[in-house]
Formats: sequence, structure tokens, C-alpha cells
Amino acid sequence: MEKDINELREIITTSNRVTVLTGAGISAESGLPTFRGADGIWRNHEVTDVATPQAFAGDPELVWEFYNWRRNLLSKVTFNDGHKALVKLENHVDDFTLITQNVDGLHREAGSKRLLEIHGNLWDVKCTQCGLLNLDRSQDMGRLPKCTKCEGLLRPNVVWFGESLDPDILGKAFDAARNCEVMLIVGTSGIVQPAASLSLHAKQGGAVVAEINLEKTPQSGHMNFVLTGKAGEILPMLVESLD
Ligand code: BV8
Ligand code: ZN
Repeated sequence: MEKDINELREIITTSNRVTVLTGAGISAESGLPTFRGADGIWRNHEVTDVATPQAFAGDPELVWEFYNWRRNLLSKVTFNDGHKALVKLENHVDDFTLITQNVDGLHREAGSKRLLEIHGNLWDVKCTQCGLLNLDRSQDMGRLPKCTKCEGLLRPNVVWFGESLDPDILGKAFDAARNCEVMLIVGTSGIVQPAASLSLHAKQGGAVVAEINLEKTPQSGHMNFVLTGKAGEILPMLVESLD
């Protein structure tokens, strides 16, 4: 692994165009449960059954209970060395893009600027009637939070399963994957689409692709590097020479 880290560090620190994709695994060391880690279960509900427009239409109180629970969890944690290492890398690379599937906002808090939150951010709320969008960092939004402008029901501004991603943001993510020299895939099980297809697009674009994860994933087969370990330990090693 030592040799791989040295080799990958050399590639990353001498590249002009670097793209990173992160998933729930990069926030695990901050103390947040991952999706598949807790078997994707919240109070014996499958997350994929709660994080959907159907669930929200059918039982908005249950869905808001889920998001208030996550807001409460999140208000007790902060970003970790993995998030910080990516900020350091961003400040060193000419053309850097961080694509995250996470909606926890920890990359924003750590200082990442060239960031694409392709699944949204749970701290942003959107009115289901008039579309008013604002940041609300309340730990508990209440049972059925209403829009201050039109009294419409608010929803978390995240992309639910079965919902399409913002085409503009997704287009930027595919461009960043296709046109980079090296792409890091960090802390994601590579199951959720379309995010999971980004590393293949990078590979087809001629990039070196590297996976950082505690375990192998369905994507490991097409990686140039598979670094097994914690994101919060490996990422700082990859950028240590950038001090
Ligand atoms: C779409 C926001 C077009 C919500 C999220 C059937 C019906 C409908 C759709 C589908 C279907 N079949 C497939 C689909 C497509 C679906 C999909 O992919 N489903 C999966 C379950 C198969 N995708 C969609 O619906 C997308 N939209 O396709 O639109 C469309 C429209 C209509 C109909 C069809 C298609 C929308 C997907 C976005 C869903 N929203 N989040 C919320 O969070 O509340 S996704 C959610 O999962 C999170 O964003 C999360 O980030 C993401 C992916 O999970 P991971 O990040 O990978 O986390 P996971 O726990 O899985 O893995 C963690 C990894 O970290 C592990 O590998 C672990 O080993 C590693 N790890 C742990 N600790 C560490 C670590 N690594 C390093 N260091 C550590 N310390
Ligand atoms: Zn409104």
C-alpha cells in the first residue's frame, strides 16, 4: 500500500485537473452513520423507502422526522481530516472539482469551494408550493414546517430516490469526470446511480482512477489504484507533501 500511496501522491500533486467523488464513507469518521453501514435502516425503515417523493406525499411527518433526526445528529458533528485534506488539494490544483453524494454539508463547512452537491444539502429547505429556497440550520424543523411566504409545506432540498438530479449540476459533474487527469473515488459503495457511473466516465476519458474505501466495491475492478483504509488517514497522506 505504501508504494501505491507514494505513486498516487506523485500523480495527484503533478496533475492540473483533479476530480474527486465522495460518499457517506468520508463522513463516517465524523461520527455519521453511512447508508449501507447501518444496512440503510432508520428505525426499521429502509432509507430508500423514506427518502422518496412517494414517502413524503404519503407521510410527510415521518419523512420530516427522519430529516430532523439527521439534522440533530449533524449538529453534534463536524468535518474531519479527510474533508480538510480535500480542501488542501483544491488549493493546490489548477482545475479541481469535488463532487459529493453527501447531503450533510460537511465539505462546505470544511471550506471546499469548487463543490458539486449532486444530491443537494439537507440544511437547505424548499417550499413545495412557491419553490422558495433557503438555508435553515434549525436542528428541528418541527412536524410539518411551512413556508414563511405562502404557508406551503417545506421539504428538504435533497434529491430523493426516483427523483432526477439537477441537470446543470449533473452535467458539470460528468464534464469534471470526463476531462480530469486523475479521479479519486472516496467512501462510496458505488451503488447509487447516476453517481456510480462517474468513475467509468473518468476512465473512458483517460484518467487514472483511484478508490479509497474500507472494502472492495463493484467499481474496484476498473480502478488503477485500490487503497484500502480510512479516508481520514489516507487522504492526508496523499496531500502531506503540499504543506
Ligand atoms: C435518478 C439524498 C432518474 C437523500 C441520495 C428503481 C426506482 C427508482 C430509481 C431507481 C431504481 N433502481 C435504480 C434506481 C436509480 C436510483 C438508485 O441508484 N437506486 C439505488 C438504491 C440502486 N437512483 C435514483 O433514484 C437517482 N435519480 O436516477 O433519476 C430516475 C428518475 C425516476 C425513476 C428512475 C430514475 C437519485 C439518487 C439520489 C438519492 N439520494 N441522497 C438523503 O441522503 O437523504 S443517495 C444517498 O446514497 C446518499 O446521498 C449517499 O451518499 C448515497 C450513496 O451512498 P454512499 O455514499 O455510497 O454510502 P454507502 O453507505 O452506500 O457507502 C459508504 C461507503 O463508505 C462504503 O463502501 C464503506 O465501505 C465506505 N466507508 C465507510 N467508512 C469509511 C469508508 N470509506 C473510507 N473511509 C471510511 N472511514
Ligand atoms: Zn412558499
